[in-house]
Amino acid sequence: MGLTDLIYAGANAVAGLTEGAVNDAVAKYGAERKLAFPDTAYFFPAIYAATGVKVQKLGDLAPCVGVLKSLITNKEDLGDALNAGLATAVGAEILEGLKYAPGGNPYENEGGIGFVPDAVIRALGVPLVTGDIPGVAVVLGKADDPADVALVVKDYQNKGILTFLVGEVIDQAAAQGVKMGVDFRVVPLGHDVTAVIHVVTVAVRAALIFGAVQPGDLKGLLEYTKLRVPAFVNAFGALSEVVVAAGAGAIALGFPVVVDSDLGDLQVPGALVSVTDHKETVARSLELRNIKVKHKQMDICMGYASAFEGEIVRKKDVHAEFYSNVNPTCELVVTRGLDELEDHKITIDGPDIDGAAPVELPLATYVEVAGAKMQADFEPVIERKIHHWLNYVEGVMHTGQRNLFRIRVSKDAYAKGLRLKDLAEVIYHEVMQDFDSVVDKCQVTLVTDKAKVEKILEGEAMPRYKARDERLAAMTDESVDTFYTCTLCQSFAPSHCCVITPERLGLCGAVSWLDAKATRELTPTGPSQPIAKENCLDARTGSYEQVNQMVESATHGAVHTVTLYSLLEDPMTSCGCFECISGVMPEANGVVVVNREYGGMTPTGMTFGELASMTGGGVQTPGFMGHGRHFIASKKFISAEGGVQRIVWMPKELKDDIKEKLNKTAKILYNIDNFSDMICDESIASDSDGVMAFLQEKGHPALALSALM
Ligand code: SF4
Ligand code: NI
Ligand code: CU1
Repeated sequence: MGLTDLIYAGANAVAGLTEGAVNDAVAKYGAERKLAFPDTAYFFPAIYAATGVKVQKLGDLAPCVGVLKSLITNKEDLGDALNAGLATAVGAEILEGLKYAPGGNPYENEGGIGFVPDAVIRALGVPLVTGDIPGVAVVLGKADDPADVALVVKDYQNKGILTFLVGEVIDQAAAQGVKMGVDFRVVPLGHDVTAVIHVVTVAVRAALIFGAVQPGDLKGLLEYTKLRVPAFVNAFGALSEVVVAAGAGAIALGFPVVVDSDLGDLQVPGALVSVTDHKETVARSLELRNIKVKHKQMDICMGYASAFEGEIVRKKDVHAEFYSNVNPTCELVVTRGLDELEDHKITIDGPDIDGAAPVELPLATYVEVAGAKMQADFEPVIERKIHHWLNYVEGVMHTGQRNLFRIRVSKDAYAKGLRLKDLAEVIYHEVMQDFDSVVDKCQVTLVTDKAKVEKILEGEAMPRYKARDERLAAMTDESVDTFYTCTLCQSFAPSHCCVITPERLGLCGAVSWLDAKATRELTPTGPSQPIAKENCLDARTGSYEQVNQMVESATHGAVHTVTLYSLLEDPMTSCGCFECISGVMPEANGVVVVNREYGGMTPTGMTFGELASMTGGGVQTPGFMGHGRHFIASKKFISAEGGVQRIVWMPKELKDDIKEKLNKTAKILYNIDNFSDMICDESIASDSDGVMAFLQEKGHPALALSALM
């Protein structure tokens, strides 16, 4: 059988299954039965993106089956056969969607997660653009030898590649001790081949969320996934016709497929490739998709990768702990003169973590750097990265920062030989790698002697933290003469540009003005370019001629004018990975602010995901704006519309998190006491009437402000 015959056989089989399943479901539940994947604003994403059709009830599926069948032409042409691959994807989406028809979570006891919610995709934005997640692997099938799966998946994990598992490989990887879950970047989807659609819809929704691809624009969709989603497929074991047809769908999306059987002349160069030696699988796959892995191997006994960042070391597994509630702790980066430092000097001052668990020790992580281009402003930028670097070590957990943190080293890591020297080496190597253009020399000292830690903490760390905080507080948009662009997200949101000011951080929450300044110094031609703060056109909205010019050129003409402080007049654009979104609630004459983690309904009648789908991909939508968590309490937060006193509703967790700063801002700007108490949340009401009653009862200031719209 030729390749096209195999594809058609698989596609026809899936089409038949799909048609039967749809008919059965309609007979059982009726055509009016509501149907949806959980936590998405994109309906059946593949169908929606490819055709514009919004599947919302069972009866909507019959026409989709018709479209699906029309895609399967049974012609010899490979292009036609790839369309049959897309039809297979549509069929898989319908079959998977039908699993959700009875209600509840069909994946509850499946050993996979099934559909991936929108919020997870948005959260992947930053690690994808920074290269912390250099690519996306789909590993499916059943390996002849489970050890081969473990070899390949662990290698991806160590490289930070986000890996989705489909089929028996899930159990095989689990049995081989692969650490799994979204936090470990190894995500089991489901056992049926059709579960592969759950990674396809991640790619498809990336196009809708970040790429501003319009639903129904199939050509635009395929172009986006091919150019901007760095995904590929590894199929293990014998290939069924359905797997081949699904593979054709992947190829149509631009994702190369690597199989471990010898396909001989059925191979398609660059698209369908046989790699029979599993030691070659990873390298060949990355090469096919042109994926470069950022992190060099760290020479320590444990794994070192961003994939371990979310790993939790539980109490029973702790060998050693450094915890500020128990012992004095601090981490500090200080600048020295070049002649004061000896490069790569590592010192452990005090006892190491040897001994019987649990070892509890004080710790001062003391990092000294020197460089001709080093500035004191970069110290906190480097210091904050210590959290990430230590977390990258398998078996090490780091939470908090400055003088308040907790580090745990697992028994496993200790048994394999991890000691304090290794942590110091990690910090040294990462400083020299990530900050190479400003740091020429670096010394790392880990102090565990209690008296010495106390001396550093009180005598040096606390005064320095305080001085920095004062400098940050005094740093306003008025006090600087330069803003910065950030275009990091253009790799998947090509017409988006953030404008970063001291009082407005990037919408992802990960880039402050100081970060942008440091980025500019580190990579002069990189994503952060300076904007001279000149020619103010309107101080109220924060409109500057230079900002407009820079944004226009950075977005290649897609966006002409943005304001810094307005939600309604030329608001700043969003890529899609924003931490929060603000949307107008007209009847309250105010705005609702929702964070990505909040899954419930908001008084606008939309969830976070639905609100989020109103903006993104570099498109301006007056009345909706993505932004960072820490922007909310800023004096510049939608100041053109009256500032923070417009906020009428927030999820409770978000409100509590920013309460202190928010109340301070409201007091200073509007002389309102305890403003956060006037803001409604879901524990009070989430429906319009309930919120309005609460606002009236509290005499919320927004009700008395000039009409918002
Ligand atoms: Fe992306 Fe903006 Fe964050 Fe830069 S600041 S990484 S462009 S969201
Ligand atoms: Ni790094
Ligand atoms: Cu982004």
